Amino acid sequence: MARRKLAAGNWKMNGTSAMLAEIDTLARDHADARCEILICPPATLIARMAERAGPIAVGGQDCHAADSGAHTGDISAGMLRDAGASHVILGHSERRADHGEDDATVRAKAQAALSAGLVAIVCVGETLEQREGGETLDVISGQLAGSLPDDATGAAIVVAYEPVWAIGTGKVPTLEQIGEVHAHIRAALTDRFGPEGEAMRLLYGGSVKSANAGDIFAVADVDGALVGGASLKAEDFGGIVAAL
Ligand code: G2H
Repeated sequence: MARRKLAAGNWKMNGTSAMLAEIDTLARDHADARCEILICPPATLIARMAERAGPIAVGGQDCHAADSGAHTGDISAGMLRDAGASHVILGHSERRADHGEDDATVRAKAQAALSAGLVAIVCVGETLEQREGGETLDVISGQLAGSLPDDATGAAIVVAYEPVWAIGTGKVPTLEQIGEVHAHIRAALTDRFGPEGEAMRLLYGGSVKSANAGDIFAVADVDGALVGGASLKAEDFGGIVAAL
C-alpha cells in the first residue's frame, strides 16, 4: 500500500516572529515536493505561519482533551484547527516527562484531535534503561495499546517512534534497531486496526539530519521523520525533505 511520505518539523519551544521567514523559504523551495511537509511551531506562531505556509502544513505540539473550559494555559484541538493547524503532535516524550502525561491522557487528546478533524501524530519510544533492559518492544506495545483510540484511522493517525535516548543527543539507533521497532509497530497496528493500521504512516524521530535521513528513510516501514533541531532552519530541513 502506498503511503505518502511525511517530513514533520517539531520546533519545540523555539521560534519568534523572526523565524516566520523559514516557512517562506520552505514553501518556495519545496512547492513541488513529493512528500507532505509539516511544521509544528510554538502555538504563538501557528496562525501567522498558516497564513503564509502555502503547500506546507502547520501543526500544534499538544492539545487539551477537552473542547473548552477552565484550563488555564491550555489549547483545545478545535482552537488549533481554528488557528489554521491541520495536525497535532501528541504524547511526545518531553510532554510525557515534563507534564506527567500517561497513555490514557494521550489517548484522550488523540480522541479530541480526531473529533476536531486534526491528524494526530502520536509519539512512542523507550528510555535507555528500558532498551538496555530488553523491554523495548513491550514498552512500545503498551504505549500503542494505551495511547491510540479504538476508532483510529490511517488518514487521521500517524505514529512516531522516538527512542527517548536519541532525542536531541546526536545518538541514533542502528538501522536494524529502527527496522525492528517499525516492523513491530506495523504488526501491532495491522493486528488491531486491519487495513487502517496498514495505512497509518510511521515516522522515525530522534537526531535526524540530512546526513542520516537517506539511510533511515530506506528502512522498511519508515514513512518519514519527526525532526526537532534540524527543522529549525529551512536549509537543514530541506536536506531531509529532499531525501524523502
Ligand atoms: C525528537 C526530535 C523531534 P531531535 O524529539 O521530535 O528532536 O530531532 O532534535 O532529536
